[in-house]
Amino acid sequence: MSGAKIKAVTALEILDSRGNPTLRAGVLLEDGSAGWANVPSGASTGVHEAHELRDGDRERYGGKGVRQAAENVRGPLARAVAGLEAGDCRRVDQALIDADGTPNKSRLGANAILAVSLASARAGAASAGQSLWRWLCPGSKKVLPVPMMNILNGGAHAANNVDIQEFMIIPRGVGSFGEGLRRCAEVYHALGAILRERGLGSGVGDEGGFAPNLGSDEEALELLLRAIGRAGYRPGEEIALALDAAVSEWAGEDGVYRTPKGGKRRSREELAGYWGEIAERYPVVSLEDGMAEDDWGGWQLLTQRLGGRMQLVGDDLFVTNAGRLERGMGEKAGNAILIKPNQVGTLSETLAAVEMAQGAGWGVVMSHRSGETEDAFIADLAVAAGCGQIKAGAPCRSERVAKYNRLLEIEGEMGIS
Ligand code: 2PG
Ligand code: MG
Repeated sequence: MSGAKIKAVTALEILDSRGNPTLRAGVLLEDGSAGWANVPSGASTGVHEAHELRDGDRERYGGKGVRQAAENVRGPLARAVAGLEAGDCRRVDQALIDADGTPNKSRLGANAILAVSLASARAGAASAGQSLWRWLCPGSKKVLPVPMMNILNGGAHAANNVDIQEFMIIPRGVGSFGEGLRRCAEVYHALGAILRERGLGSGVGDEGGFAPNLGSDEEALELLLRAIGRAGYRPGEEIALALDAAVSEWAGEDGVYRTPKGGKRRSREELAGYWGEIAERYPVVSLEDGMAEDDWGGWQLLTQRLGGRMQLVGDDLFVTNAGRLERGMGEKAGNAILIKPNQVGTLSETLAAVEMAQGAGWGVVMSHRSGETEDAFIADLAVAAGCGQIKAGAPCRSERVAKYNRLLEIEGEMGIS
């Protein structure tokens, strides 16, 4: 490969959608091309995620500043990639990994490393004069993903009494991405109207979904079915449901789960039984983190019971890490992986997890974080890697809509290619 070399790397401490600091990196190439990237940040983070470096200085942003991470970009990381070809993502990423030298990127920060990794890829695409989605993953089949839209928020993403973190809708049998987006937006508005009519809160949570207080989590599912009907669609056939329970947040001692808000206690067997009941009663086709991140036995049980009839997505379980995914495949824990580049810290490692999942016929869902920015890199990446599914929140709030709007653009570009 011969391409333009990296000349300079910059960093900026910016804000994410929760008003917390995060990083932007810029990469300038010798041919004058440039790329930038912002990194997102989670709330329900898995313990096995790569390390997000924060300053811890209580005088600034309650300790959440990323000035040190920015310095790491400008210093050791910039030195590590100087003179490398931006188009050679693997080499760039390996140089970043080596410069850090720790297994979980705790020395220089996965946020610092990812910002440079993604910005460098963007610069490489710019230098090649190509759209990012077309340039990334050469040789792979480009596929527009089906959106999984989180239209009702609970758990760690909302200050309401709902335990399940994300209630999502999935358009089915649509002819285009734009058509699916329209359906989902219509259902979202129908849900808002129903909540207002019932005097329930129509304020939104971190990912733009409504965040009302409800009598139970099942009531949220009932509301979604109603909203789908109100928008003129058949639940299950035209719009299906998906959940992210984020159950790592429910894990207590001795394998007993306790819902964080409702305080319901369940053994892993009871929890598996509960998800079985939900799947019986509602058209839920995908369940993410139905067991906690280290409950491999619970995941196996869930997969034995429900793996044949629905997608079981590991988020905190796999943390976009090919090593953990390999273990999951060996132990038959789950049948799909959530992909969040900042869980692992480089583009190349992200793609390694995607490729491993695809090679085994597992489902792949590209994902945003609950703390996001206007950067829509994951939209391009989802298409480039042919993930097939994306979750990027509600069709509301610009940091969420940026991803969907980018996919509309890509759909347009595909039409004229
Ligand atoms: C999740 C994500 C994104 P967070 O659990 O899947 O929806 O949330 O970024 O808070 O980990
Ligand atoms: Mg999740």
